[in-house]
Amino acid sequence: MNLELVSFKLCPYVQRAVIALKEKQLPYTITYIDIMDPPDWFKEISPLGKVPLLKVDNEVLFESAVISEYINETTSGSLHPDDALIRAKHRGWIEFASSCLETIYTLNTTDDQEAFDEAVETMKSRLEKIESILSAGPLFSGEKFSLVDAAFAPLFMRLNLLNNLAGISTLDGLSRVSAWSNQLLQRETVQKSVVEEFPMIYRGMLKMKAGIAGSKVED
Ligand SMILES: N[C@@H](CCC(=O)N[C@@H](CS)C(=O)NCC(=O)O)C(=O)O
Repeated sequence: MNLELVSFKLCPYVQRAVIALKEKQLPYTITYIDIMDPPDWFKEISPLGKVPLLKVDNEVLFESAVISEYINETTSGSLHPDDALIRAKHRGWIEFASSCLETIYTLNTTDDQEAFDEAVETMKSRLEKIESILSAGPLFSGEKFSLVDAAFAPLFMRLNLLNNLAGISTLDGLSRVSAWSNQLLQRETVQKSVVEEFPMIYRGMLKMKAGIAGSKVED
């Protein structure tokens, strides 16, 4: 089976699939495109014009959750809980992580102070919600890495960068979420799920978007 992931270097959704591939130690190749100016071959095979895509031999999968589930189901050692009810809850929290990624997009890009302040508040209240349901750790549901961890790691990487580069802090006072975030950011599969120059590219994106976050990044 030949696996090729189609990616954009800044995309948090692609990163989830990369983490799943690395956790499962699956060999794959990665092809980067510029999502602002995608090539024709990509437009032909991506139903929504979005990354990630996973090419499995001659078939194409789209949507990060679907891709991660496929990677999980076709390899040994599940990244989901055995119990159907707990598994369903995990899938709910994966969706929740996606809604946090929508908020981070606003945080990264908006030049409207009101929209920015609202996004900070939304992010904080979502993180508080997670704080209230988290296990004692070290990961989302204890010792075992799951697809929920893979879904949240890209969010924590970006929140960490927003804090380091622009002084936008969202995790203050949330001890469990902070500890979980630290665990994930130290994990090898997470660190290797982005290109080495990711922080620099992220910084460049904030500056290029010229929103409120970008204005807080030092020149
Ligand atoms: N629900 C999708 C979201 C993927 C997504 O939004 N990808 C962005 C890049 S991070 C994209 O390709 N955007 C291009 C567009 O919307 O035209 C998933 O989970 O895979």
